[in-house]
Amino acid sequence: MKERVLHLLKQSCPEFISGEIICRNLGISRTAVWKHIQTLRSSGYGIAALPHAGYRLLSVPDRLYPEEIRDGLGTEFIGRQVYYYEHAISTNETARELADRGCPDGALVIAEEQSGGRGRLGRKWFSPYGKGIWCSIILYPPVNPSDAPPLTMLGAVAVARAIRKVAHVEAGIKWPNDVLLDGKKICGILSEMNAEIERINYLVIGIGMNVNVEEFPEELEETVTSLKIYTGQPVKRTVLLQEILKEIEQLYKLWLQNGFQPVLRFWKEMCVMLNRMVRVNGIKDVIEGWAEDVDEHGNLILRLGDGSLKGLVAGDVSLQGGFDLQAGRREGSSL
Ligand code: BT5
Repeated sequence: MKERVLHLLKQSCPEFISGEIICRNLGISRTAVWKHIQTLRSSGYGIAALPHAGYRLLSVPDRLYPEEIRDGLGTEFIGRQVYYYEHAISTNETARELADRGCPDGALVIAEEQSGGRGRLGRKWFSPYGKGIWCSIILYPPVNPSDAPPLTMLGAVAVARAIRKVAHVEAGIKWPNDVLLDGKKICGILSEMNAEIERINYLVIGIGMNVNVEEFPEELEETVTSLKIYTGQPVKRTVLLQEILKEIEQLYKLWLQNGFQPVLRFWKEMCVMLNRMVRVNGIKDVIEGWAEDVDEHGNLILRLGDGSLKGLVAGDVSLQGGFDLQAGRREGSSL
């Protein structure tokens, strides 16, 4: 009901709407309307109240409230159910707990801050209060577990497309899970799966995006950025998140219907590291080579110095800087 009161306030904004019209529209008493107005105010909404005019929405707080995310979202199932937290240890962790209890397909877990946000291999993810999009989406894809790994890449495509659309900047993708602006990391994606041999129980796509972060810990300063630092402008997080959710739904449906190839095509168009010399820090070793391709399973295909091809499932890629493509190719083949 609070959400519906808010919706009416937004519809009539910048005009006043009388308490009586709200009562009639929603079939509730004046006291009930007043209580909802008070609740909205305590959540940070600025609402003017005048005896003969009614109520007027003055300001909306910079929070990722479920009612803000759902307002005008237009997706079929992604983000229709939102679990909102001021604070979470890790939204991926919370998402797994919710999925274990059977939450709806496409449910979104979002937190204003995370104290134990994590990346791959348990690395720490910096997630300050109110400055980013720290969220996880729960999916129940009807596919074999072996077909699921490309979903991380699908997440990266969705984020990069949303950034381009909302902030009009050229976000690029680096294998396997980073979104970059000008070579600096702005977003990381962590997908986790709970599965049996032939069946996925659920899958969680965790997205960490630096939207309005202004300062980073010293050890990250050189290699990361945020949309605000890059563009000089704050970006409305709800608008960006809605766009990400829409993109994820579209790409997810495309993937289920047509397989990974169409999504992979988008991924390659935005990838900033194909046809370059790269160094990959794997779990066991470091490999250098020419980033020749990414296959339909999401493996990075490197051409090594002896001309052979090697497929990599995971690793951290750094670009070997300062090359033009031809020079890179020559150097690559002489490794
Ligand atoms: C990732 O891991 O890039 C995946 C990050 C996923 C975070 C989201 S937030 C919501 C959800 N809930 C979670 O608990 N996690 C997900 P990886 O490729 O392993 O990169 C981790 C490395 O990125 C760290 O070791 C740092 O070097 C760097 N890093 C940490 N915080 C960062 C930040 N805010 N922005 C850019 N880089 C960061």
